Amino acid sequence: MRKDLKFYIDGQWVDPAGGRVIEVINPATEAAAGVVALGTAEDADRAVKAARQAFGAYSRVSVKDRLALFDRIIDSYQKRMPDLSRAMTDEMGAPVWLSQQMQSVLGLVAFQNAREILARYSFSHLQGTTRIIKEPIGVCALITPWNWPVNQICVKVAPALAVGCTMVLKPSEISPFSATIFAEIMDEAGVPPGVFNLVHGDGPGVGAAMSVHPDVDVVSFTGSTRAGVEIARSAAPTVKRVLQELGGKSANIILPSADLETAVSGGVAMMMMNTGQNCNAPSRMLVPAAKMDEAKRIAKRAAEDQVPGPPDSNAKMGPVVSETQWTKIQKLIEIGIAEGATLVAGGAGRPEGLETGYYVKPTVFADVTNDMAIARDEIFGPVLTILGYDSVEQAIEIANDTPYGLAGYVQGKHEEAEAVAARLRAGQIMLNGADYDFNAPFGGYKQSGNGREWGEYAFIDFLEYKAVIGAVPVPQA
Ligand code: TXE
Repeated sequence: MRKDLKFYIDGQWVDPAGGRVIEVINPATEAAAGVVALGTAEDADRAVKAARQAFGAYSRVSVKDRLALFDRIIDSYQKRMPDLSRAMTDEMGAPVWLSQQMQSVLGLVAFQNAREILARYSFSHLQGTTRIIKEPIGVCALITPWNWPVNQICVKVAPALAVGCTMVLKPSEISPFSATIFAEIMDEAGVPPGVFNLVHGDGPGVGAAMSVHPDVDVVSFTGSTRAGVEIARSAAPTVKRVLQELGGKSANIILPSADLETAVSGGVAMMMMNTGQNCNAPSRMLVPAAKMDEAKRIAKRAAEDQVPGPPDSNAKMGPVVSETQWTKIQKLIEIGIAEGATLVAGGAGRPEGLETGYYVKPTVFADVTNDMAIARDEIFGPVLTILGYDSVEQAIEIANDTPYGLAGYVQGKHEEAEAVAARLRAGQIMLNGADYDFNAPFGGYKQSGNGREWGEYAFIDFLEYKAVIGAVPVPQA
């Protein structure tokens, strides 16, 4: 049993101010994987003070020295990848293959990309006689969720650290172990004391205290829309910047010109990846109404291919993260049935032979209309909805008819797909199963949030712009 009872503040492993602890549940066994200490506003304040204290000196560290620091972080990160993967499998149920090949790798990619960008980044330029300087914003509060635990930490820490900010991380209380290992990596790499701090805790205890703190300059948050709104509200009186990466209900438009077999089966597999716990999941598949029956047949087969099983097996899918999430998903599946959608695969209840663990049957609903709850709410589990459309114009309308705007997917002849992409109100559109581009901006339109992660776009959110007018004297005539 792991016991993560210390916080990392000012370069030291310290005891929390209070004595609250909670169990971390392994979702595959429903047994405790360990315990974690829950911090308080006092711990948050101590960490923010350390970050503030460290900011002046760290913001002036040369790019050359910051690059050397990144090299050391990348080095110790690589050494600890097996530990990070194991921790993520135990705390959030990711299959071992997924935690090894993706969950831990993406964090490394975030640091490697940030290093490359930093090496060529320009922090100042002239515009006529005005010098425009990009300066680190200051102390960052980073609040992260449990679905891609280390990746979500790294996509915030790497750009913040690259531009010269200091920070306090509050990871999800559901997946804290990988975050502790990440703090050990930062310590081993020799990140100067106070530059990176870790306080474990829950939203009301630590997250809220960081959001209201007058000495925090920016809150970067990934999680639910509910928490995002609360954070923005808490941050408003001190006018701090709030970056939000929230939920999604992304459309996957399959155009008449697409190869239906490839598009539908690919869409199902993508939906089920990480047990459907992805903010950019292609959860609304739009197919030409005339092809609905064929799409159902393909989707049923593809869903049945996604057999869930214990994370240490070769199963494609593990359990969902918690009993709370399991119950939420079950309720939505039952609502879908009651709303009159056609259940094509899966359904409520645990899959056969998996009575222990928060396993969900890979589920597909067809004949869904966009006003149904299963088409509107983010289910955040392995549940796909298929909707029919009569014209491409209507497909675009349905795709955009959602309060969310994080991602979109289009399958079909290239020129047609790109024309449709131009009409979608979402931050990232993937055409024809293209590979991820980790230098492309990632973030939401509408209620999916604001700000962008990944690539040089992530730097912008952690910078202030200063204009020094008259920096170059106007030449005398
Ligand atoms: O998220 P929470 P939950 C969505 C998904 C999921 C739902 C609920 O739909 O079903 O959210 O998940 C911290 N002030 N996503 O309840 O509560 C919390 O401690 C400050 C989408 O687990 O938002 C944790 O660190 N912080 C998403 C983080 O917020 C607060 C990923 C996320 O937890 C807080 C996860 C508060 N008032 C869930 N309340 C994505 N965009 O990828 C909570 N937290």
